[in-house]
Amino acid sequence: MAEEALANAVGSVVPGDEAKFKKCDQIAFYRRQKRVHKTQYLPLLDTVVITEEGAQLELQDPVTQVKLLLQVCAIRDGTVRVTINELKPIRERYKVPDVLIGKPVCERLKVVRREKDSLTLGWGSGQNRFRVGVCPFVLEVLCEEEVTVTLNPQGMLYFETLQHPPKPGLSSESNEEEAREPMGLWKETFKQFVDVKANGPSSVGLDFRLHGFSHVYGLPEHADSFQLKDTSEGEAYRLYNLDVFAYDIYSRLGLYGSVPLLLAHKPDRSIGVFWLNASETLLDIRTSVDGLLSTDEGASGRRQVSTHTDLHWMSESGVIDTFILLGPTPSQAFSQYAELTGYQAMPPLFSLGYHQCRWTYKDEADVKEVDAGFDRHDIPYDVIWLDIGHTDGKRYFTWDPRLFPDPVGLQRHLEERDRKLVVISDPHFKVDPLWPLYLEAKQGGHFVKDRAGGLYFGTCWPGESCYVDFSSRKARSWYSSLFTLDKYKGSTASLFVWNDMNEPSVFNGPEKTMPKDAVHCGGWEHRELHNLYGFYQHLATVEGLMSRSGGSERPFVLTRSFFAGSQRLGAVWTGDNVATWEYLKISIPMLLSLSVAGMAFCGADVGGFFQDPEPELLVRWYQAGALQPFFRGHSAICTRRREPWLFGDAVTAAIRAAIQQRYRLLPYWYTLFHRAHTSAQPPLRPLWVEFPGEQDTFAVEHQYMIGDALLACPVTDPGVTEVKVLLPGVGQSWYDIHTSQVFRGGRTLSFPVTLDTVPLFQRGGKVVPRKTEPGSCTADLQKLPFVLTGCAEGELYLDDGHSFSFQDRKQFALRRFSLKQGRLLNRCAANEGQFDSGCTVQSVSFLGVKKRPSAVTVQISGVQKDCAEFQYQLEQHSLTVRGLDLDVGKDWEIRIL
Ligand code: NBV
Repeated sequence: MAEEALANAVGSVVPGDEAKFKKCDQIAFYRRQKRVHKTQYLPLLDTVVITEEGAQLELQDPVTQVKLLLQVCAIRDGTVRVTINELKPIRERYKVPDVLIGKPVCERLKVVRREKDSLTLGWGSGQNRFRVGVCPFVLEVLCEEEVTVTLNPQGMLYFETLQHPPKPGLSSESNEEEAREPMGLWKETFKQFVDVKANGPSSVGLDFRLHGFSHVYGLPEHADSFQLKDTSEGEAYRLYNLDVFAYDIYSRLGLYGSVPLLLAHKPDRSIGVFWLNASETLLDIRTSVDGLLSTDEGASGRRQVSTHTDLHWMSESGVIDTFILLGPTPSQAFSQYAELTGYQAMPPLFSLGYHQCRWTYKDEADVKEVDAGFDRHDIPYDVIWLDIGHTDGKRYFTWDPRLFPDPVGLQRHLEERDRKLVVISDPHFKVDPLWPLYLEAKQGGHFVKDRAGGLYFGTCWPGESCYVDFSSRKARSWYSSLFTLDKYKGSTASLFVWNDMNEPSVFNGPEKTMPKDAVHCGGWEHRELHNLYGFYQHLATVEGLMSRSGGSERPFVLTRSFFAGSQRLGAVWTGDNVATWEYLKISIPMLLSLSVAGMAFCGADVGGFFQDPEPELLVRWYQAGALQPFFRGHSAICTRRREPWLFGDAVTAAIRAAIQQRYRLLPYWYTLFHRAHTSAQPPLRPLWVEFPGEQDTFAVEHQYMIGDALLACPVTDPGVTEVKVLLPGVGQSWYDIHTSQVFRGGRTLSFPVTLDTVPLFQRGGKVVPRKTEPGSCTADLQKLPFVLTGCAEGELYLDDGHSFSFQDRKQFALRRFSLKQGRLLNRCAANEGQFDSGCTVQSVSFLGVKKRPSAVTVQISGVQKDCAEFQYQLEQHSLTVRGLDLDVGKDWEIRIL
């Protein structure tokens, strides 16, 4: 299909065409689980066995006599794991592989109390416990004597045990019955699609009560509010990776990726519930008030009521494997999750710069012209992207010979200015017996099969296509090998990759994806691992780029589809949004949900992918995107060109200012990514992460913290001259980063804005490292000096920005700045590591200095140097010390006398 025809196809797609997708009541396993109000499993306490790994006991359904095996274990850092499987399944059930980074280390459990109808197990210092109650079966998790989470409080444990297919004629699901109440046990129909279930019904479900919690978050990806809503009215949250073009907003339909992690927060505790299941999953949420605890008004001025949130997780198949992260701080909950599924990959520095993308840059001349445009307009940028149009007939790993005859020359051209190229690589392969890669994959058995054992064919951009079976290690390693420089003709080391359409998207498939009865390696049906497909392509691509450099260079791969654990591979974005104010607004809660669920390197298409943004919207979107982790402008083929300089000088200037500010702040972003990589703290944070005790912050979703030092409130409405900003923290100072004007926290501020400004505040007590100039790209920026702003605490992480030598050879530096009694110290903050950036700190702007100093001196290694030149502004209480020229990697101090 020609590019033009594609453009028309996209143009004619009805945005939010949700009729293609199922509603909950069109999902058979959901109907089956909802029909049952209570199950009656009984724990058989005399079957308890305690091992090094934890404890196990049998559960029995008194009616059917079916037995399940319950296993509990306490993982060392404050996480508990509960798994439930059939005691003796007739076949193995799918257990999600490759997502957990290792075998969790468990604590030894001991019996604390054994009674007729309960068993209490403790571990470690004995502060946390499990209590198994018999009648009815509940499993309580207690923290410091308090029940924090109860499993099965409403008796919704549901487990469809595997059966042999009914003999023909003896169907348990006769046509008549099916017509009356279609349960879809062995077959399920949606529109013209018939899903044949080789293993019959295999659905699982469980309910949880989170005691004292009424605020829950996470569970990406949905285009919905950050705070998850009570689902008693309307649809359950769906986790099923789908390609939903121009998705509807405020919807619980599953989008491109799934992270089955929910976080709950109350003033004194944050916890998480991670439901490790890769099949289609639904979550019902109910928040209830138990009663009034006391009629006194608490410190918050609110009545003290006790609440709880009930969760009901339901999955189409697999086993129950769930982890409860006990926090108690938000930051502990983040690291507990990262200990299970991995930490954010440390991105190469260039990938934190600005990315320029379009579907599609026409040809080499077009790319060079856009590249030159950035320099002509003095706008920094790092990467230009090529969409599907760069390929020869949508065969990935090839180049259109007419439009891109010299891809190596193009990359060399970009490299002269230290810029990179990203190309798209989708998971479908054109069925073309003359294309060697198609033949290789076919002969190697690397494609997904259909239920009859033949190749599975679906339609995508190239027309009839086969899909690589990325769940197979062998297929992954074949795919990875395609990225080596000799195999991937026209590629160089400055080419990076973008995985799109990997839900996977299949134009002629049910819900535009792969049928659940397609078959993967090991004979597993697609239904078992649907939500993992994109994760696996991402993994194979990352491994490809890793081996391309012999493991020395950090890869950069953006993926549209993802699962828990994808954070350790790279970046994600929120797919096909629309150029309207509503989509700009929803991008913030969407990115917050991703961030708290571990996917720290996330962004939304700046400007809106589909349709044309008005100039004001484009400016506001650049300003927001510049303050978010992954920063890429992108637009669909049917939209008008929108490079930043096409809308007149005022718009260009505003966009330039936003991008330049991003570049100046990159040392801070890079340091935050080092923190995400080493301690799982997301760069983009909801306010409650930093102010966990302040209830006013719990529902805030259009402002956020960048690290612990900056508070951003992007403008997401047209024509505004003033923005309401909640500044948390009674007694906390906040400084407008443009004027250094100070504001007190603990109130909502009306903050005036112009088209050029966005509310961005620096928190008192924090130091933010910046660069003096934005440079033209990150490589340029690496050489420039630093400025430090604020006091009293901050850090700076430095390394070469691209290789793994920070890991393999400890070539990095972590510096800590701290101000104590008028002395700003620059000290090493890590026990190991060595790196000389060759950069200096040129100036320091201290905020909140109450009086003019008599002098400012500098000491290097204990030796006093000359007095430094300074400027004091009484009104702002700011002191700027200039002309310092101090090596950022050495110990020194500045004394304010
Ligand atoms: O490859 C074309 C687009 C891409 O530009 C976009 O970013 C992806 O989300 N792709 C989807 C396929 C076409 C969408 C209509």
